[in-house]
Amino acid sequence: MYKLYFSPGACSLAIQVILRELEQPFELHSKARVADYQQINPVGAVPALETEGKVLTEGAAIILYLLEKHANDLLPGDAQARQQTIENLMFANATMHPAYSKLFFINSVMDEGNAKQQALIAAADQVTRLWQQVENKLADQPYTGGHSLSPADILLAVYANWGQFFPVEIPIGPRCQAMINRVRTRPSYQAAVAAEGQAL
Ligand SMILES: N[C@@H](CCC(=O)N[C@@H](CS)C(=O)NCC(=O)O)C(=O)O
Repeated sequence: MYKLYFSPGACSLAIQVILRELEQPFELHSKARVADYQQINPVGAVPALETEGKVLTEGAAIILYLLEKHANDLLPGDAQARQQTIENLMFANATMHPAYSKLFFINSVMDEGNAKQQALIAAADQVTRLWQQVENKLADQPYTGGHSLSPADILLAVYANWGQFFPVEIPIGPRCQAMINRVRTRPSYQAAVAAEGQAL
């Protein structure tokens, strides 16, 4: 049985969605309820996934671990398609997520005022440019990896929620919105959001 450590609406939500897509049993543990979370993940971040007495960290590594361990349609077997799926996963986890993280960082460390607003706008512009890249990729396919759901889509659907926390505009194009809606209406996503609410 997996133990997933999460914060509500954080990137850990994507791991829970993937566990559900894989039909794997797991327990949810809210980071806020753990007395000393540094013991679980010294970096302090979610997600962390406990399995067989070990704690796995780093979202992309956890996703690849799960997809290599359990049968699924999310990680293709064909070498070229697999490489593209991993590239998209890394784009989400290592490019889009850090771009959003700048907004969280600026919001938490800067004093209110013009300088903070300018910094938030600059960070939001970067996020917007990245969504435009995703919009271009979706020109003739419904998902980032082609015609079926891939891990990057799930991550992007979670990140797309984060713009609402900041007083800036982050336009997300219609093709991205359609992809995000397809992910968010999946039973796995809906159940994951509900489960987070119950586990707080
Ligand atoms: N590189 C890490 C980043 C994880 C990360 O930034 N998680 C955020 C939530 S989305 C977090 O826990 N932030 C709080 C913190 O770092 O203390 C990963 O991909 O797992």
